[in-house]
Amino acid sequence: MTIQLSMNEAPFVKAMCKATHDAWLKGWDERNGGNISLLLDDEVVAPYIDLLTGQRELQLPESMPELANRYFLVTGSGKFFRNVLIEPEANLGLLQIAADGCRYRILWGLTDEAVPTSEMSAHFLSHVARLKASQGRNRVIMHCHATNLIALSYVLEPSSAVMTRTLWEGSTECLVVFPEGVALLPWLVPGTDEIGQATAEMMLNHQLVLWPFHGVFGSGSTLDEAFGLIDTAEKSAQVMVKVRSMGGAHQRITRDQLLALADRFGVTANPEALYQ
Ligand code: 2HA
Ligand code: ZN
Repeated sequence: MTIQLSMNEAPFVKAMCKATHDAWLKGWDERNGGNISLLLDDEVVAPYIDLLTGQRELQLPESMPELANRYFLVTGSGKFFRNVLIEPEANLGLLQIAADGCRYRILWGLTDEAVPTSEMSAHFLSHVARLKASQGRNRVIMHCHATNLIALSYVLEPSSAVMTRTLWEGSTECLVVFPEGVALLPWLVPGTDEIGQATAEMMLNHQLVLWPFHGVFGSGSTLDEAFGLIDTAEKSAQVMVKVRSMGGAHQRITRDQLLALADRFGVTANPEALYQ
């Protein structure tokens, strides 16, 4: 008996459905807010190759020879996270970057002439950066409008060190989960190559990049890892929003305690945030 494969049942499509649905339930992805891209290894795609019949070929926003021939599963531009689970083929697309690194072909999904996320530049340039930074392990870039991280960007001094220290102090596990800290960009117009390049530059030594008054970019080796990273930072931001709403902290996690954490868990805490 031969087993009939279906794209909607492919583990990578199901994982994307779960991540987008969970993010929607978290309140991070109103309307068409947020986008996710997942790099797929050739052997993961191979069993489904006969189902990948799409021919539509489009230009990349800029040339990315480092990603030549690679496969990605991405959310679509203008698509709502809350609809991905209901109709994966209309809201997701599986694409392959061309051998010249200048174009890509939509092999499955993004029906009715839909196109990949408007933040394609930030996604693909960040993939290049994270592949380099993680020796090829990181394959997910996730963007969402995490509420409390956005809120904090209105009240904290606009500095990566201050944002990082605040989040480390907001929950004990944070320093262990993101010891390199978060990078806070200046406000830039979304969907542009400029914000894409600025994000990717920060992704070279951070797994989390905040866009003030907008949202966050997280990376990871799996969807669970990228989601968990954003979830951890957002939870800490929520605690800090509550603390400020209650009139401010009366005590805090001290620098010595942060150092003790780093020592116990064998991580190197970003010195700019530790000694600001
Ligand atoms: O896809 O989140 O930043 C909508 C956005 C743009
Ligand atoms: Zn956004």
